[in-house]
Amino acid sequence: MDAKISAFRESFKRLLAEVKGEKIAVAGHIRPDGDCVSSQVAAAWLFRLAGAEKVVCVNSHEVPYLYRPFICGEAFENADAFDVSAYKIVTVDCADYARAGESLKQRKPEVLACIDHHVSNSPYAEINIVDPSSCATAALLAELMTDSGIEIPPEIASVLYVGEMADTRQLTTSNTDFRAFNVAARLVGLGADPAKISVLLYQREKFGRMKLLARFLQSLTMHFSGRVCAGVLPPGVYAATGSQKEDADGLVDYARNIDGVEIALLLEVLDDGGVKGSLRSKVPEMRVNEIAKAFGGGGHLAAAGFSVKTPLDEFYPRLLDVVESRLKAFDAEFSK
Ligand SMILES: [Mn+2]
Repeated sequence: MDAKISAFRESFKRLLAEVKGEKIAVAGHIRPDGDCVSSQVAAAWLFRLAGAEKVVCVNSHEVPYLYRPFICGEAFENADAFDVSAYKIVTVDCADYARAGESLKQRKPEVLACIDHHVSNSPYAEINIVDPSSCATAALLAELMTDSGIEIPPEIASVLYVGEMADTRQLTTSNTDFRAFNVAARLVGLGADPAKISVLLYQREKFGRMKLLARFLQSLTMHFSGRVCAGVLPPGVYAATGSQKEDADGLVDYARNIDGVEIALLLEVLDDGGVKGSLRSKVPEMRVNEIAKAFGGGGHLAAAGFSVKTPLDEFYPRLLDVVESRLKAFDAEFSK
């Protein structure tokens, strides 16, 4: 067991004691991804096991199509509409509480616990179980449960495995280490079926998403001698391609996968004229989270995001300036 996990043992024990007899809302982040949904489902199961009176999962956006086979019958409520007044909040995979939704934060400012692995997390809950060295919140949850001697049934082991696979792109991201493989192996030992899960996750592409991908690829532009590749999703692109917002997840990877590209950008022009940006790099040393930070965003070293209200044509040159200084800083630090 990782030494880090034993450091959380007391907090985890306290959390399980605190949920007993309570109504708990497990909140995930906006535009939930696989790690978020899986962590919510597993945490809901765990809190019920620990004696919570009632548990619901709340999100500002719907569970993506890909992850619906893994929700184990959990009811996911809309975080902006659900009456949380009688509930205590536990967030999972949320670097800050606002990520769970502004309206939830306003209506219920107190957070009982936060379980997360984002490097940008600054503690905002009563009980903070935050481990940036963990590859996924789902992996962290799996370790916490195992460390406490909780028996994870095959259904929940599969859910946790899905979360870990989603966040590590099938155990290939820069934060995939021995510990990550160890957790995955244990989850397989507990009944997660890699082949079956892989078909459900990676062989169910929707036609609309493929059309959206085609549009994104068509828009790709190279900058800084091919070191940076950026693509744009214009307003109305989802309707035009028969896709949905959630289908944009992962598109930026195609830009990053190009030979020679060190930083990839997906810029989505929102209906209100603002821009939502996703950043990826091949190596964590590129620290794209610093680019995101310059625009009020954040995230991981090799995967980050931001949102700005500025129109794209006005924003684009400023973005390229920041990207260029990051490239220069990277070159200075690692002089090629
Ligand atoms: Mn995550």
